[in-house]
Amino acid sequence: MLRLACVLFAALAEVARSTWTPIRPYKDPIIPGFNPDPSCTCVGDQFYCVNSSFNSFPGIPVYTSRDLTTWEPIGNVLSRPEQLPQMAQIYGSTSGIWASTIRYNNGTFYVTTALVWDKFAQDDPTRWDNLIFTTTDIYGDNWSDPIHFSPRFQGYDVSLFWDDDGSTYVQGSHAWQVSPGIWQYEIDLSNGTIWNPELLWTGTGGLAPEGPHIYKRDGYYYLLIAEGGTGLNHMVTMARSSGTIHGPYEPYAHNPVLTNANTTEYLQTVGHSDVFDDIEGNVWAVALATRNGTVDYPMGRETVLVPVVWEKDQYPLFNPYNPVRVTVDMEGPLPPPRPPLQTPDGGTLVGHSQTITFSTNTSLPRQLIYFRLPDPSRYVVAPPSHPTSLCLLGVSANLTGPDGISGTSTFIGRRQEHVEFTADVDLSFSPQQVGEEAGVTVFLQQLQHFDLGVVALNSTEERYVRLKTTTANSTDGDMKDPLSRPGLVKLPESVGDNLRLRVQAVNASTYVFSYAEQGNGKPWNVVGYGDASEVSGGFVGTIIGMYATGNGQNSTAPACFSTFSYTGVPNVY
Ligand SMILES: *[C@@H]1O[C@H](CO)[C@@H](O)[C@H](O)[C@H]1NC(C)=O
Ligand SMILES: *[C@@H]1O[C@H](CO)[C@@H](O)[C@H](O)[C@H]1NC(C)=O
Ligand SMILES: *[C@@H]1O[C@H](CO)[C@@H](O)[C@H](O)[C@H]1NC(C)=O
Ligand SMILES: *[C@@H]1O[C@H](CO)[C@@H](O)[C@H](O)[C@H]1NC(C)=O
Ligand SMILES: *[C@@H]1O[C@H](CO)[C@@H](O)[C@H](O)[C@H]1NC(C)=O
Ligand SMILES: *[C@@H]1O[C@H](CO)[C@@H](O)[C@H](O)[C@H]1NC(C)=O
Ligand SMILES: *[C@@H]1O[C@H](CO)[C@@H](O)[C@H](O)[C@H]1NC(C)=O
Ligand SMILES: *[C@@H]1O[C@H](CO)[C@@H](O)[C@H](O)[C@H]1NC(C)=O
Ligand SMILES: *[C@@H]1O[C@H](CO)[C@@H](O)[C@H](O)[C@H]1NC(C)=O
Ligand SMILES: *[C@@H]1O[C@H](CO)[C@@H](O)[C@H](O)[C@H]1NC(C)=O
Ligand SMILES: *[C@@H]1O[C@H](CO)[C@@H](O)[C@H](O)[C@H]1NC(C)=O
Ligand SMILES: CC(=O)N[C@H]1CO[C@H](CO)[C@@H](O)[C@@H]1O
Repeated sequence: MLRLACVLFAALAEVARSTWTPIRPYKDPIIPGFNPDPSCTCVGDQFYCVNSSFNSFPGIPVYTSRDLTTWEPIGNVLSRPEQLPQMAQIYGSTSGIWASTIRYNNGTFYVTTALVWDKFAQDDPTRWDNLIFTTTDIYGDNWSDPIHFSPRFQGYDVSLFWDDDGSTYVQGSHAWQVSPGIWQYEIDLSNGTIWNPELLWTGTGGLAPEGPHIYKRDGYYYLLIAEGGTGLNHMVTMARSSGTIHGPYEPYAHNPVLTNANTTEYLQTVGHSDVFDDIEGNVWAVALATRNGTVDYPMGRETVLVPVVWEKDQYPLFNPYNPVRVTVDMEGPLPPPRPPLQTPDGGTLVGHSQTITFSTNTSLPRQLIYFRLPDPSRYVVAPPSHPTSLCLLGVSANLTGPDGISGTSTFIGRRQEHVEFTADVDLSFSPQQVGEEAGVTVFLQQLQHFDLGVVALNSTEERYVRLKTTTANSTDGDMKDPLSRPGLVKLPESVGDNLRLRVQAVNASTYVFSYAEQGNGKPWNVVGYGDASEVSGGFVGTIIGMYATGNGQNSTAPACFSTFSYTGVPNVY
């Protein structure tokens, strides 16, 4: 009973719409840090959102909110390796789980998405594996195994629509083999069978028409898509069909409905939107955006919230307060501030600071993610010898992997959600073989990361704290920017096995890497710097993590991390 569809309430609240909801200010991005391709739905008074997760595992995190400004992670659609064992073989930084859509129908939540394989040519049919996950209990990791589309849909960004006559449709962006554009199929959700393909629209001429969703309003079927590519020309455009879902779809005369292209706004690349009603009948959109400043921002594509006014028989107006644009300072008829419902693990809210401790019989917090499927035996929470630590055992590969695109190292972390932050961790590590290394990393993808590690060089008696830089263009000392320099500090023998490591984003362009001895009042020693633009770009965003590697052989000594704290500086843009 609690979970009545918002649209029902919306009909009841039609008259009251916007006449009594106060307009409140808020800041975009509403969901900061590595949150691309958002999709949301509203059920009762709760909003639920998902986004792309690429190679991260667990994948497709689900977030909930009751006021659209405080967001809490409540589970992951992809939480069991058996759901998608193919993730272990994925390679390339833009492979993995692409944009997901979340929908709710008759008691069940549906998430549709594509597992995309970079290693295949774009017209290779096996490149695209589109999937349907379902759950009736969205709290916790209770999502089904996926049903795979059959035959394969050679595209991505699939989105479900239930029509009033009981037919179910899926729209998606067709890739290159057939005509690029927005295609629609009928779908049987019980077995993934798709049939009756129709090309609905190819957009207004922008690159890569994608991210389609259909909304039915007042007898019209509105088709919303993204165009222009997920870069500076990104935009949201619309078309509609009267009376039938099959078209023809007439383009809106005033496209795009949302874009920051050709502006100098701080938020750029705005596009890939989804629209939903709140319980009072106010309409909202989410979209992705990236920040622009003197550098590219390492957090990648983040989620913005935009108020929408959608009058009868009209196309929607995105951001009536500053039409078609998204700015940092926004306003809209937000629901009253309310904390999310308490979830079983009392999860930390998105955009908040967090201190992670480890203890016996507790599971890892939802914020911690791996890169691809982990080998669980290499991540031990609170073993008897270290009852407040997470102990990592390195594999032979480092974070770059054997070739920069496949394999991975022992790694777990959480995303960067603030322009400026400090992350500290205590490390207890006594390398037993030359080359064994453990530390903290700012990780964008296998070819772009900064690693601050304790490592045995020459002999296990000689321990160093070392900053290594890997970027798509260069490794180690070959930096264009003198600030991006590696560092190497030999630890005196008087320093024991217990150190503290620190990563700080001191401003939008600079990471500072330091270590200290454990104990009160011990000073931090700077080891080196990283230029944020070296870990920017592409589809993903930075993860601040802990890692271990044997650098060519499996490690024998565990690296035990405790008290991992991430402290963000709010409201820095
Ligand atoms: C909704 O779900 C109920 C219970 O699973 C089922 O009996 C009913 O047929 C469904 N209704 C529709 C319209 O699918
Ligand atoms: C859903 O997941 C939660 C937490 O993992 C668990 O407590 C609950 O029993 C699950 N519910 C169902 C229906 O499986
Ligand atoms: C999927 O279900 C439909 C019935 O809706 C059936 O006609 C079709 O044969 C099924 N396909 C497969 C592959 O089982
Ligand atoms: C931005 O400007 C370019 C060059 O004039 C133009 O081709 C493009 O359509 C514009 N994009 C938008 C979304 O207005
Ligand atoms: C991004 O910011 C830089 C530096 O302020 C500016 O030169 C550039 O024009 C901006 N780009 C866009 C697309 O606004
Ligand atoms: C952990 O769980 C086991 C099995 O339930 C129990 O025997 C043990 O006492 C627990 N340990 C702690 C520290 O709570
Ligand atoms: C990672 O390993 C590769 C291959 O063994 C090596 O070339 C590279 O320098 C290493 N990178 C780091 C950051 O240690
Ligand atoms: C130990 O390794 C470091 C870093 O590779 C190197 O600079 C130094 O010369 C080595 N020392 C000896 C004694 O080999
Ligand atoms: C690599 O170099 C090219 C050309 O200088 C530059 O456009 C690109 O941004 C660089 N990539 C990274 C990740 O630094
Ligand atoms: C960021 O901090 C670094 C290190 O303190 C400094 O050199 C640099 O000028 C700062 N950049 C900006 C844009 O403030
Ligand atoms: C390293 O460990 C992995 C399992 O984590 C194992 O498959 C592999 O064979 C080991 N390599 C060596 C050289 O022992
Ligand atoms: C809002 C949301 O779901 N954000 C997630 C998007 O995916 C990345 C990568 O998995 C997560 O770090 C975000 O929490």
